[in-house]
Amino acid sequence: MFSKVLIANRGEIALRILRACKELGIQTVAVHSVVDADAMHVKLADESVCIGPNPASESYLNIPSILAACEITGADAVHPGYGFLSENSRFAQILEEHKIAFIGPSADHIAIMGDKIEAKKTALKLGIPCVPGSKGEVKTESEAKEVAKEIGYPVLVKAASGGGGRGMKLAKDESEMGMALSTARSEAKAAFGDDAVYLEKYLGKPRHIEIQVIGDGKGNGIHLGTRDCSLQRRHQKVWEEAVAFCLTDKQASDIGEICAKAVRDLKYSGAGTFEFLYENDEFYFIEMNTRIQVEHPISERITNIDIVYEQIRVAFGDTLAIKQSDVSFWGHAIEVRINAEDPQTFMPSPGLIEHYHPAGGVGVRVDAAVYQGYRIPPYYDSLIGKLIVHGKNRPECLMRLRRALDEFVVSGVKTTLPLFQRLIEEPDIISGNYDIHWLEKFLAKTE
Ligand code: MV4
Repeated sequence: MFSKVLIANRGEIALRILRACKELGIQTVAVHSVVDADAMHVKLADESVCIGPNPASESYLNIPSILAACEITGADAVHPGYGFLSENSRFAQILEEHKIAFIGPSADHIAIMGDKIEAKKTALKLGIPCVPGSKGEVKTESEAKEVAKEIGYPVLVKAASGGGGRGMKLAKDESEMGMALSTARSEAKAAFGDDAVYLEKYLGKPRHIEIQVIGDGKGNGIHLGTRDCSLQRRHQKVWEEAVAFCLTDKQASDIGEICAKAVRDLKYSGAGTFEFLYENDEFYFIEMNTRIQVEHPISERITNIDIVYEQIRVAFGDTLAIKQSDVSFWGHAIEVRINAEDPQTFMPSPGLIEHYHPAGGVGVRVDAAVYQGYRIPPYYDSLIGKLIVHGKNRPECLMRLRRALDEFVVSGVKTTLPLFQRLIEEPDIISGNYDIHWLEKFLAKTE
């Protein structure tokens, strides 16, 4: 096994990775910016290295500095967590060249899935159902109009280098195509330095369903079931559930098996997520994430599989020890993201945490990286913790979430906890009647 893992991240995910390493007897190295010197991930690691000034571009995204930290400490592997360098194929490549293991997929797999056109072509070849659209890049306006006529309006223009909602433009009819195409193109050029775009039929009220997978790079691969991540605002998920309760067991296992087979065929290594839109009983692949995700704990709860442990094992070169027939699903899990933000406007609310009392008890897991007296810096994203609840079915899970929210105290800064206390009383949430637009409509109503 690895002897020392450097964790190129901060916050709750750095702690999550540290805990997995400690259980495996692996030494840990925390890296941090100046302001993070007293952060929890630094306190809990065996060693720590300051890698630069506060802006992420100069610290958590600073590849030369992180490489130097590996060299100084003798780390033999790097876990990137999510965000930051986690889906940077160049970083994975550079580590490989330095004989340091990247705890994640190959640089090639990261690059393929980072290019949404390549990702979609790959998905189609693997037999994964996709949204009807252009066969790859569209170059000219007349070509775009031709394709759009075939697939039918409304049509979305998407950036090849996009993802997470950036660089998307809607054309409701042909008269809007020229404008949608040119604005999508120029926004993509400005944001990613790449103006390649493609077209897809626009789905009006889908749910966002994703499949968690793990592969070992040797042709073994499994899925850990479905998640419904439809409750989001501006492409930031706020509440996630496993399993996706709108599906029958057969629908879930069929799409899960399609994804697991894709992992085997690709010889994909590490954890990943296939993202789908789901509408009128059909699945449409949109993207694949090649990293551990924020919401991975709900899949861990329903399967009893430690995803970070498996990531580390397969990155070392071990064969996946879990077969699909070993994976069973128990009950229901919900995660809510506790952000230091105003619960109505989502304006960041950094500052001193005066009181901190996490929820506990049966069926409750809290992944957080804060403590009473901790000062949340203004430089990074505002996620301060995640409340994960588990129960034998969705009603029990909701009951437990209501109880856990009652217990949870964070004061001194604004948090999204009051939003969840409102949501848990909403009939549509209780009945599970929501799509990707539900939360934004709810927030608009109560402005
Ligand atoms: C779509 C779509 C409707 N139709 N594609 C947004 C982020 C990116 N991952 C894909 N996104 C969407 N693609 C087609 N053909 C609607 C969205 C979308 C969305 C998707 C998932 C979760 C939240 C969303 C919020 C707005 C739009």
